[in-house]
Amino acid sequence: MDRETFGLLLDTVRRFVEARLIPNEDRVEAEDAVPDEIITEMRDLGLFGLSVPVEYGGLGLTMAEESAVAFEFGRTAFAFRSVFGTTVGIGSQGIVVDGTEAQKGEWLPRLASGERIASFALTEPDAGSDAASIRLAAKRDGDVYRLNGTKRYITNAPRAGLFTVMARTDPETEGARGISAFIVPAETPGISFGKADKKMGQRGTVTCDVIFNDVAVPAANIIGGVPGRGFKTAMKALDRGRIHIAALAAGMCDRLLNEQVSYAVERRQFGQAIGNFQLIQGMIADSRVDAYAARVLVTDVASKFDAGEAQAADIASAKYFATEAAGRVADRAVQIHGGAGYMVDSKVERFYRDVRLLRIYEGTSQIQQVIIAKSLLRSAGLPPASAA
Ligand code: COS
Repeated sequence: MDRETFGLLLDTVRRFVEARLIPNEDRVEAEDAVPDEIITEMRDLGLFGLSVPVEYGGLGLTMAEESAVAFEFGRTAFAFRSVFGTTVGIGSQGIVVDGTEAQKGEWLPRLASGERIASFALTEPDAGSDAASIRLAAKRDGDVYRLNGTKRYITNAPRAGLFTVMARTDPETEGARGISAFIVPAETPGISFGKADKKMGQRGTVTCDVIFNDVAVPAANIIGGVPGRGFKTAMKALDRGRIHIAALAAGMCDRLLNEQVSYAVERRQFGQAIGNFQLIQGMIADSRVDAYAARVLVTDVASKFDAGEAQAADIASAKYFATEAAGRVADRAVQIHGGAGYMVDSKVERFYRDVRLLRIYEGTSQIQQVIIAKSLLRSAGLPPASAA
């Protein structure tokens, strides 16, 4: 997108966040749902197509541009971004990076317009961080594969029109190589949902189990058309997703820093604004450093990604640092607000719970540490261990 058009888009997003989303944060928390009219406005703004290439009806943003947009959405309740986040990120990117022409042509325009929401189904009851151990079975039966098993904590499952499902097509091959990624339309018979998950925070986001009971999916729906490549497809989708999450975290650092500063100016104790106290200033300064460093790291890795130069360890570093930073900044925000920050109707209490998930989903902080350290140790000649 040319600079001027992107500038206009970013301005529109900023205004949308300020005028429509921030004022609706309390409503989302109270109703545990994003209002339908806001979802419609998101469709009209083209938000579902941010990362879909222009030739398939999307906006075709670069990672740097997408990160700038995610940063703005990070400045409000994450539930808003979650509505289109799986479609922009992990739900669609498998098709974008590894899909056949026919798959892209059939599905990407519908995702970009928001006609169908995409959901990414990797995690299972017994396979979280160890994603290569997934067991959901996909057994070949003529022209179709029959999928049986359960996926867990699947964001946007009940509102999804399409699932990217990682399944084991080769039961003989353990680990990553026996896995294929399938495009599964949500109306395919045999798909059902568990109860809505009750979570610590991020009210208004929708997650639940997805149960596959003899779900017949055409072999032609394997992303890329070749079985056995699904794990790599999932990892590539997660690479982009992790930068997006890091940008979201950096945006929330910025919001929470603003909350800290405004409160420190307005709140008076010992006869003056608490911002005059150096111990408060220390927390504000540390938060500013975290927010700044997170933003710079995200900007750097996003431009490397666009140049095809981002290593998995660069992406993991950004995700790890920015999400941990958001945790620290949220903790200081509660501390500066004192008792008021512990009350459930305060924004900082809510965001404190919301940011906790950043360090867990799309790869825990510990998985990011492993990715970072292993890349250095492998290049220094350390052979892979048989088990972690
Ligand atoms: N891009 C492309 N290929 C990748 C890749 C990436 N980012 N990361 C790994 N691969 C490839 C490897 O190169 C390897 O290929 P070969 O077999 O051809 O050598 C294959 O995938 C297996 O990789 P690896 O051996 O590193 O797999 P592990 O089982 O050790 O798992 C981790 C690696 C732990 C990093 C992975 O399982 C992971 O990311 N786990 C977290 C899962 C997650 O984020 N879950 C959240 C769900 S979405 S909310």
